[in-house]
Amino acid sequence: MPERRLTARTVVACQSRSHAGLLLQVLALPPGDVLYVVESRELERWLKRRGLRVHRASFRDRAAWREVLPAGQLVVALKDPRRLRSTLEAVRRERGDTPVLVLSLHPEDELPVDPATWPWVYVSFAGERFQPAFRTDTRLARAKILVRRLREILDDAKSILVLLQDDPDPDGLACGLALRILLGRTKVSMPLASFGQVTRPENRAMTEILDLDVLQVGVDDLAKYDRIVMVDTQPPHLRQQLPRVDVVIDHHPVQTSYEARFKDVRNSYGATATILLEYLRAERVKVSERLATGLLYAIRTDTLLLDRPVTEADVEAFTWLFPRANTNWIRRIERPSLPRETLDAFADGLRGARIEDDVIFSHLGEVAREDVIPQLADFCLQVEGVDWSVVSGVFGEELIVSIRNVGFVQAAGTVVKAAWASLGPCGGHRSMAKAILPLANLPHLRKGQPTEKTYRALEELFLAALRRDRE
Ligand SMILES: [Mn+2]
Repeated sequence: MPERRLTARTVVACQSRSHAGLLLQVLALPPGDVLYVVESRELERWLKRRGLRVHRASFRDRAAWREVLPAGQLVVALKDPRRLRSTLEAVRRERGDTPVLVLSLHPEDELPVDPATWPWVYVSFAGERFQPAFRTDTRLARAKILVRRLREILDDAKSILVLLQDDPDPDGLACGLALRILLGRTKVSMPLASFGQVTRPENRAMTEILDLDVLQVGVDDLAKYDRIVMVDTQPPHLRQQLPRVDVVIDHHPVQTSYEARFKDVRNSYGATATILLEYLRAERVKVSERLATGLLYAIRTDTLLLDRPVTEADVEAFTWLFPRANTNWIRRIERPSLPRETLDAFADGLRGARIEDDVIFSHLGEVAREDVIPQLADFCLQVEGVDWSVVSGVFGEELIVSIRNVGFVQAAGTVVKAAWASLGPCGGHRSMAKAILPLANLPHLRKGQPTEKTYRALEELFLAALRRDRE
């Protein structure tokens, strides 16, 4: 046999057809790059019939390894522990520098040999690798059935309204777009709508960058549509009562107080976007960069970058979407652009900032854009030793205050209500809150505008509420 016949990029030692078949079909090694080393005549014939290059030798035969190695790598797929041991031993003595990959179909705790015996050998647990992929495929097979039922309900409708939360968030927005694309609809035959409006600057940026329109509707408008679909929310979550709903797809805790012909509510999921992506993948719908970006951003925000409880499905969806999404767009959504004049507002706000206890206060005075206030509040929280940031700005006839905290202290929503509920609407979550205080309600005004004394009074109320809440 001429020597060049025995060189190959990958040398594969295997013992059975099942291993050889796995390597051939699942790993799809290019046949021209592979030389199979086998012991049995029968397997040699089987491989040769498939046009593959085979060298028959004993795995214990060091001369044989000297002949076929060095190769780029050696893949060892042997289930018999004795053969595995003698092969690795022979290879180590002859060609100890060859990268060796042992392919095991056993789970890690049932490996017949201790990998520590051959510290330079890498063991791949092929079975365990395939199991998550199989679970994904199982979910997609299930999704096909759901999509079929969804189509039975929606396909003959002329107009479908996708109703989102009262203040639509990225998950709702992305899912509305996903459902429209899944069903091959347009924004005319399947508009996105809300009883409220998109208010958060990031979410508004998302609608602009991904070109999404959200209609503001009232309950009376619903009768104009043949079907009502809700994504990322359920009827009891909305301010208004719904006369009817046909389809609900959501991941919030299951509500039982309403009827719908189709309900897919999976509370364990980190985002509804994960459910919608399963529908799209099951149907092999092309997921554009725009849609991938929306869905990825939805999972990012709903799971705080996978930092909240998520399922394997969410992680897998995230991984699938990541290379298909446009991360520049996501950066632009997360940092809505600031006009230059707001730099001056930032500078003034920081110059006048005051720290008391672990709270930083900054008052911007009149602002041209409301979103400067939460942005400065986010920024101020980075100051060393600060647990709370409270930033205000006068916008129109109101003093808007953004409150942020580091998250492991009292809930921002509770403190802000205790401080200023008598002055205007306020509320929020654990680490973020907002107050909208009509100027007319504030003390110590001059010419209708807040003064230093106004701000001191508000700060005192806030600090007092914080101290009371701590006791
Ligand atoms: Mn959600």
